[in-house]
Amino acid sequence: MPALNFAEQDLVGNNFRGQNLNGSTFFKARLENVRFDPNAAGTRTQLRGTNFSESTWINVNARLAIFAPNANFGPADLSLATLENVNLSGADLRQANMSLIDTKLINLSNANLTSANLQEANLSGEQSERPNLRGANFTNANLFSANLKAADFTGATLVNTNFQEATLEATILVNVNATGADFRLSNFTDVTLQNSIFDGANFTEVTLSDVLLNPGQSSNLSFRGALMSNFVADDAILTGADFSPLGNTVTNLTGANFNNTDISGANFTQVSAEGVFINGLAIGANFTNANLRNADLSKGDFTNATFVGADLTGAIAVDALGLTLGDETNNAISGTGGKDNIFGFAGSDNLNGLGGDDYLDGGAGNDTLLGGGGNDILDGGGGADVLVGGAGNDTITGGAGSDTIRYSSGNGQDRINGFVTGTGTGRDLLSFSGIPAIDVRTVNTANGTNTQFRVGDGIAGNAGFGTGEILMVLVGTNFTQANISSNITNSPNTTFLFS
Ligand SMILES: [Ca+2]
Ligand SMILES: [Ca+2]
Repeated sequence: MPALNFAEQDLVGNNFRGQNLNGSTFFKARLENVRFDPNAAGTRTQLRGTNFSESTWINVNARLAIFAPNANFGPADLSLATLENVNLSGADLRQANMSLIDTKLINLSNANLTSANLQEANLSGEQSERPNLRGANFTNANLFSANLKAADFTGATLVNTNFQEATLEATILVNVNATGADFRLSNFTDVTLQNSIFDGANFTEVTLSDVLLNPGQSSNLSFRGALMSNFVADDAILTGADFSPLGNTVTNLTGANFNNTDISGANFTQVSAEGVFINGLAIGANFTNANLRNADLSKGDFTNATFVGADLTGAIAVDALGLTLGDETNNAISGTGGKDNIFGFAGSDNLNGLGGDDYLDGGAGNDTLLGGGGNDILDGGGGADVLVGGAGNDTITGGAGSDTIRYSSGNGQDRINGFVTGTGTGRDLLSFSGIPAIDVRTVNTANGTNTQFRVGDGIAGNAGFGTGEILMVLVGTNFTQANISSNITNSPNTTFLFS
């Protein structure tokens, strides 16, 4: 069929089902009750390269219609069209120009809008009758300044989609893949956000407000490697969200603001979040190795959170739960029976974790760290520190300076990282009490030689040598008989035997 010219015509009830209308023009035409859906044999209507610019569609069925370009026809043009109660479900709209279209009750479910131009499109509606964009593919589509109020994107593919300056009010973003999408300057409020991927997406300076879920639900969102500097979450639920790196790319949350926002269970491992503000629930959140310099964590609830290796230089945490920060002076800080994170910073600090699985970070200065009960992590930092793991299986790092690690009978199985043997500056010391005999044996692992200190029977070379209960493992350190004189202190009642 040759291309047809319906420009400026009034089409009512026309049946184009299964026809080939490639290259036709409907410029400024009015289409009411027109059919472009497949015919009875299932043949899809072809509308490649058609010109629907400035046309008006009312009650049109274009389900599965093909608008995409091919070797002979370019992209379809629907720019400035008005679409009311139009079904474009499953339509192939790749590369279509849909800029400035104005829609009402639109159905684009499962449509393919890859690389389509939807700049300033109106795909908005009311929450009672949401624009249906479920399962649609907007990969590389341009939704710059589009109005997406109440649109339902459930299951949509939004990879590298441009949402800059778009209105996302009361929009549903559930089960979407928005990897690499750009949300800068978008208006993000009352959105339903759940089970979605925003890895590598750009939320720089975006404010997300009133993002709520039903009680007990987890947001299950992934923001790995996303650009989120000066991002603001206000009254939002981002529980369980993943802000950990995407490959080697860390998530940038510099200057981000989590105001009255629930980030419990969220993973902030390695985030770059200098100056971040958190004042809400962060129960069980993971800040391992995060850059939290100059952060304001006051009033945050960090119960059961993890701050191992986090950089909290210049940070404040007034009235925070689960996190206590010292200052440049000599601090004496005791934790609780639960999991504590205690940072001493400079000065000669006394940090006492008491019960629970604690993290104690001495920082600069000659500090004394007492883990207490539980499986604690102690990091002395610079200075000549005294580290006592206490009961439980502890992980102890002396850091720079000549540190002393004290172990008493009943202190569990501890792992010591970075222990320095010998007599030089910065050598570390071990002190044992309440253990009559210790068998010392080295074990070669894939990561180097470890030294085990095990309960011994005081008899050298017998069959049971080195099989007693492990007391301590020096990870990556080969501790020899010669080190008794240089690296054991205050252990007068213990005999050391070597294999
Ligand atoms: Ca201090
Ligand atoms: Ca220290």
